Amino acid sequence: MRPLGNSPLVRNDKTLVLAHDHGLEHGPKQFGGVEERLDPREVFEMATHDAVTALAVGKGLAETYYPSYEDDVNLLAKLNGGSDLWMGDPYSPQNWSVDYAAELGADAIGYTIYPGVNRETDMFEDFRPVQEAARDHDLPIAMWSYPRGQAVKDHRTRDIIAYAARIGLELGADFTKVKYPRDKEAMEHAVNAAADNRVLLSGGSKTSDRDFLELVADCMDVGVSGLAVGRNVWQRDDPYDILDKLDEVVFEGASADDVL
Ligand code: FBP
Repeated sequence: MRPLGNSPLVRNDKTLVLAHDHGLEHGPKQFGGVEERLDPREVFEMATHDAVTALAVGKGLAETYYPSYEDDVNLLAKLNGGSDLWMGDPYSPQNWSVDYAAELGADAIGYTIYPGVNRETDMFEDFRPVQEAARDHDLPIAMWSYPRGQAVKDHRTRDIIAYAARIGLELGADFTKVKYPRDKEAMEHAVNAAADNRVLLSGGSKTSDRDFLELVADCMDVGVSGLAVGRNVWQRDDPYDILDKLDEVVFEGASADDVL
């Protein structure tokens, strides 16, 4: 694997990114039942938990809230994003630069690519200067690799997720975040397809503690490097309890049964 130096993103060679870009990507509807978490401080507090190696947020949250947390939270600067009000071909415009993220104290860069969309060439080209600027600043890059578009009839098949993982390696990411391809063997195939690139599991919509922890344990078992998770943590009544459990499953190799 490409060495990451002393990157705080990795502990015991594993990573847990708490993702909180949903206010942009999905909108306030995602906060139904947990409206108090519309206040980003609630999620920045969660990111101070030992299990969280970085918090992924966009520019506005980084500018406004990160200064109060920079001693306790590692910032993964999510550089692009779009709302789900947009109904055209999927595309994720960049809204801040690597230089500005570095100025704000970022520890890593995050960037979404939608392989397969009509504007795939634009997205790949947009990523090039981001990737190279991140290298200049010695910041690791996590790619959200989410195949979409007319040619992608089912975005979670074995082949499509392996392809998504491989694209992260090919375009020069350090971590590639993919959705779960429905079974453990298919996830192992994706990890193999990514070769020395670190694959992160994308959390998905909230499920039960058991379902979620079994999924995470299965993925860790086949060589996934960790996860980037949002709703399965901050939509829970007790996010700190699931973070305690994830700490053991992700970093200590515990099973779901061990921690439940
Ligand atoms: P979750 O763990 O809540 O699924 O978050 C992961 C994530 O990649 C977020 O960073 C992002 O906002 C969201 O999923 C995008 O999901 P989609 O593009 O499928 O709506």
